[in-house]
This record gives sequence, C-alpha cells and structure tokens, in this order.
Amino acid sequence: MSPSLLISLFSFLVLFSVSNAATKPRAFIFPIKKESTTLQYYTTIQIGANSTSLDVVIDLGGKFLWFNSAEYFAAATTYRPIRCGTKLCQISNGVGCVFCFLSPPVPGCTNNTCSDYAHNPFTGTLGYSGLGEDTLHVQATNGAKYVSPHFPFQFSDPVLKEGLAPGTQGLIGLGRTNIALQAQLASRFKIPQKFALCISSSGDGNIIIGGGPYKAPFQEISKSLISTPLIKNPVETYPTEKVGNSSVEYFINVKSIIVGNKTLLLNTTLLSFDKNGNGGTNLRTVRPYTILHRSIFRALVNEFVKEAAAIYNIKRVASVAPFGACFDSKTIANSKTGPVVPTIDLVLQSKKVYWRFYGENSMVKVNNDVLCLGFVDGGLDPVTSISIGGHQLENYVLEFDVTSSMLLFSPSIPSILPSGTSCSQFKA
Ligand SMILES: *[C@@H]1O[C@H](CO)[C@@H](O)[C@H](O)[C@H]1NC(C)=O
Ligand SMILES: *[C@@H]1O[C@H](CO)[C@@H](O)[C@H](O)[C@H]1NC(C)=O
Ligand SMILES: *[C@@H]1O[C@H](CO)[C@@H](O)[C@H](O)[C@H]1NC(C)=O
Ligand SMILES: *[C@@H]1O[C@H](CO)[C@@H](O)[C@H](O)[C@H]1NC(C)=O
Ligand SMILES: CC(=O)N[C@H]1CO[C@H](CO)[C@@H](O)[C@@H]1O
Repeated sequence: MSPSLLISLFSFLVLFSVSNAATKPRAFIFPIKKESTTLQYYTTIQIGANSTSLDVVIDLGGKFLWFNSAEYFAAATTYRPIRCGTKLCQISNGVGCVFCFLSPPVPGCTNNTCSDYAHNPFTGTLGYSGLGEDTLHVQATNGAKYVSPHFPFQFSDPVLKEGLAPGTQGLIGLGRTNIALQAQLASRFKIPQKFALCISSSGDGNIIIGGGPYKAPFQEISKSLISTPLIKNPVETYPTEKVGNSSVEYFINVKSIIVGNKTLLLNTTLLSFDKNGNGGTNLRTVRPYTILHRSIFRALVNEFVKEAAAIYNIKRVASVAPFGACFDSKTIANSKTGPVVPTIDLVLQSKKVYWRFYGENSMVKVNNDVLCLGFVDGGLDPVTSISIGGHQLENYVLEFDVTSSMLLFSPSIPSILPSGTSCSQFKA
C-alpha cells in the first residue's frame, strides 16, 4: 500500500467516525420491486459522487455488486480501483490482478487492480474485471441518510447485463462473502450481519439490513419466526470457486416433503450434498419458481394431483409450460391463504420444523381459467436438488442471520396476520 493511500484512508476514517458518532444507525432499508416480464427482483441503490441511482437485480447467492452505467461513468470522479495487495483486495477474496492501461484510467480499466469474476445468474456468463470502490449512499430505517465509503464493486462490461430485467444496470449480491451488501454495511456501521427479506405477492417489499424490531403490522413477527440452520455446502457451487471455500449461497437442510399429510417417497441422497457439492436445497431470488430434481418434481406433482382431485374435487386441465400440473380455477375455492389446495411442507431439522406453502405460494395464475402448480422440473442433473424460487419466497419474513448461520422464517403472512397485510408494509 502506498503512503499516500494510507493517508487518505486515515483521514476518511476520522471524518467518518465524527460525522456519525451521535447517530449510529440501527438498520438500513432497501426497496424491492419485481420486473413484470422477467419476474426478477431488483432494488435501487445510490452510488458515487453524484449519487447516481441504479436499479440492480437482487441475488441472494451473489458475491458482490456489479453494474455498468453510462450515467455513473460520466460522474465517476470518486471511483478508485482496489489495488492488488491491499486490505480491501484481500477481503474481496477475488481472483488475480488485472493490468489495464487506459490513460487516464477509467472505471473498468485501471492498472494493478484486484479482480474477480462477476456472475450473471441468468445467462451463466462470467465477467472478469477489476474491482473498484466508491461511496454508497444508504438510508437507515429511521429515514436518515448515511454514506458507506469504499464500497467495493465491479464496473462490468456492458455485455454482462444481457438477460437482466429491462431497466436494471447490474446485480447486487447478498451472499456469504465479505463484500456482499449486508457484510459491508455490518462492518462499516457495526450492526449485526443479518438481513430480512419480505416480498409481497405483487413483488413489492423491503430488505432490512441489521435486524428488527420491525414496525406495525410486523411488530410481533419475531415471536413467530421459526429457525433453521443455514448450512454450508462443503463444495462451492459458485461457478468460479473451488473445493474448500465456504459457500456463497444459502442452503437449508430439507429432510422430507409432505403434501397434505402424505410424506413423499424421495431418494434422500438428493437432499444432502455429495462429494462434488451436488444436492441439497438453496434459496434463490434469481429463479421465479422453485426448481426440483426431476424425481422430486414427479413425486410432488403426482401426489398433489391425486390429493387435489380426491380431497378437493379439483379438475386437472392441460399443462401450461413450464409447469407440470394445471387446474381449472373454477373448481378451486379461495381463502385468505390463496387457492384452497393441498399444503406443501418442506420438513427441516425435525418433524416439528417445517416451511409450509399454501395455495398463495404453490399456485400460479396463468390466465383467468387456469391455475398451475408453481414448481418446475430441473431435469435429472441439477447441481442443487431443490432451489426455492421467488414465487415461494413471497409472503414470508425471511431473516438471514449470517453471523450465526441461521434462517428465521415466519409462517405465511396471510396465515398469521390480518387480511390485507402485505410485505410492502415491512419496515423497521
Ligand atoms: C449529476 O446529477 C445531476 C442531477 O441528476 C445531473 O444533472 C448532472 O448531469 C450529473 N452530473 C454528471 C457529471 O453526470
Ligand atoms: C502498472 O502497474 C505495475 C505494477 O504496479 C507497474 O509495474 C507498471 O509500471 C504500471 N503500468 C502503468 C502503465 O501504469
Ligand atoms: C390425512 O388426510 C386425510 C384426508 O384429509 C384424512 O382422511 C386422514 O385422516 C389424514 N391422516 C392423518 C394421519 O392426519
Ligand atoms: C438416488 O440419487 C443418487 C444421486 O443422484 C443416485 O446416485 C442413486 O442411484 C439414486 N438412488 C435411487 C434408488 O434411485
Ligand atoms: C481450495 C481453494 O480454492 N482455496 C482458496 C480459498 O480461498 C482462499 C482465500 O480466502 C484462498 O487462499 C484459497 O486458495
């Protein structure tokens, strides 16, 4: 590290602790929106000298923030590359050092720069480039604004944005890394490294970083939260990492699946990790519907169809892709937890601990006449056997306590809070 860099870092730290000493924030809030054509969730961040506002896709399994934006580029006067060998480079845990010689240097092309692969989870594309830092402007839950200086990210090649929701400029990672959004805010502001996600069925909601207590109508929710360990895959599933490094993604230990009151007969080998890291269950905001290994998918669809007909007199109709079972909506009753259909329970560490999906989360309206079971076939060879996707993540408070490696999840919001309560009201 050069002497001049040391000096500027120190003066920044001093200024920073003075300006925020009196009002240490408790938690931060980020809005969630859902883009209607891609069903991707995104949030809005403000970054750089001009507080450029950027919409970025939310990825629970993403390592860091990456984006490309002409508007940011034009006002990037406070952008600084993260130099190889620096502390920030070290905690970024990237891959290699890039040498890029544009004069003057610009975001995305700087010399002697700590680098890593940004991952686009929709196309599978990786973008190798230098990492940089700039000021992230954040809003605390009490409305006050703060800055998080030296926020690390990658100014990526524009090509990497292919497949992202229209209007979005990149992706923000909430994975288990030191430079994910919640990790950076936790370390800057000395708040707990936990974040809660609550997304309504219309796709609006909030991410709260730092924990509760939450505001009405969610003030009692903490008492209802059910906890399950977030487990680590001993083999990294992130495309550029290797054996031996803790996983970026969040996995939970699903031990069985119950439809109605019938436990599915599953090949339980698929529910744990094999020596290559295949198997298990993760949570993925970048998939619209839960994806299941084909054998699990078939077992679920068969039992669901059987019970829907036998117990609820629901009429099956032709399937609509990508779903495996669809039904005549006129034959399905409605309730505050959505269409009245067999419940689906993911049973966790013990029989008493399960994540229950009611019709609101299990069924997808494809048109006025047809509702489909909102799970999709992941084929015979998915890396992860169960990837819980967006439609199933909506209408729950999901609190990720990264430090203690626990997921705390609420029962479905409509099942416990008065009707009309929605995750769009989730505040702290
Ligand atoms: C900074 O933001 C303002 C207001 O959005 C805008 O008018 C101005 O052009 C921006 N400056 C640069 C250098 O992009
Ligand atoms: C790039 O960085 C390397 C390593 O610090 C240095 O040796 C080299 O002179 C630099 N090149 C330019 C053009 O700045
Ligand atoms: C399972 O559900 C069926 C149909 O609702 C019911 O007849 C049966 O008693 C239930 N079995 C148990 C063990 O709850
Ligand atoms: C269970 O799944 C594992 C992993 O895919 C496979 O090797 C094994 O043959 C399966 N067992 C049965 C009984 O299908
Ligand atoms: C096996 C492997 O890839 N290990 C890497 C895990 O990450 C550390 C940095 O945190 C590397 O030094 C190891 O090589």
